[in-house]
Amino acid sequence: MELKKIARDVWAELEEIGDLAALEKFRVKYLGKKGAITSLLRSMGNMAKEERPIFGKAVNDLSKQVEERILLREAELKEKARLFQLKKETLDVTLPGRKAILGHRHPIKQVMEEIETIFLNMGYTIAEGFEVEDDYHNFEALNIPKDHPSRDMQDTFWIDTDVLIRTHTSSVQSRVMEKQNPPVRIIAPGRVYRCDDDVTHSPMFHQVEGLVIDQGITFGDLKWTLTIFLKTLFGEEREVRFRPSYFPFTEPSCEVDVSCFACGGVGCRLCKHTGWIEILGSGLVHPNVLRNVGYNPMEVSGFAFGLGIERIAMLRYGIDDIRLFFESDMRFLRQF
Ligand code: FA5
Repeated sequence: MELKKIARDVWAELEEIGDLAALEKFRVKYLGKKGAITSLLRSMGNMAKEERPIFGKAVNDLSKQVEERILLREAELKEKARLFQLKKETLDVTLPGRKAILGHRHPIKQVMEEIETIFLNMGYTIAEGFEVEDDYHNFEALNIPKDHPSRDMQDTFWIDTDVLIRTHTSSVQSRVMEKQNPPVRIIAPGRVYRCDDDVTHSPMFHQVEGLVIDQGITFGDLKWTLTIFLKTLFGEEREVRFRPSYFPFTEPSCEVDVSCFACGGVGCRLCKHTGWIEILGSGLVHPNVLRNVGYNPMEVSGFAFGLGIERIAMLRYGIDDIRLFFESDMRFLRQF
């Protein structure tokens, strides 16, 4: 009787079960050590001998069926729980994402890379020197002897009587020529230092030096190279002008101007009403500089030039205070 009742109840009860915890309770209730079905087996001791096998088989069959149905129900409930969880975690892929703030290179670096690319395309290679330099390579090798008045052109940070932080990238010239025989065709970008500080002068700034040495290099090569360079950098429509000047390490020397970006050469505040803006210093390498590195000025000649990157960036972006480049103010830097 009891077996029949259990067999009737068990399926109805199983259908009602809604979660895994209740299913486990159900399993213990019927199939646990003291469970209803297990207890039926134990009660067989009181039965007549001939009834036992039939009853035993019936109980075992029921136990097996219940066990199988529990496994099935378990799989169903697990799947139900999984689907519920998935639904809860649904992502709305149409929502806009969070915008990442992209960084970029500093404007000085951008101008520097632009200049490097122009010269690399012309077949130049990039040379490096030292920021901490000796008197010889910064001055003497470049035809600037001790106590020569031209040292005053660059106000120097001295570390001791013979060591300084370089005042210009021209110091790389002799370092390259000492190691390499002509032909030489290099640019040397880098930081330089001078005891200067106002809206157009910074104690640390960047220069790019250029040096070409070979047989038969003339002033025509210098003019051609720098004209191509400046028109590539500033635009084909810019006029380029070569103006005599003086540097101890070049002879003849010249400064190179381009027609004003703001007024196109008519004259304005930016160009101080001259129509021209000075961009770089240059000249044919002085024979003394060639001799100092063991080159024979009767056999080889060359030209050199040097320009300030900050000045070019200021002109290009219309910036009137050089210190803005070095203050790490994101409101300024984000504009580039
Ligand atoms: C020189 O430094 C030479 N070595 C350039 C040169 C190389 C001439 C090879 C001939 C042959 P100068 O002192 O004029 O030249 O400096 C070159 C440029 O550096 C200037 O035109 C200017 O743009 C920049 N400059 C000079 N001082 C500062 C400073 N304190 N802050 C920012 N830029 C500066």
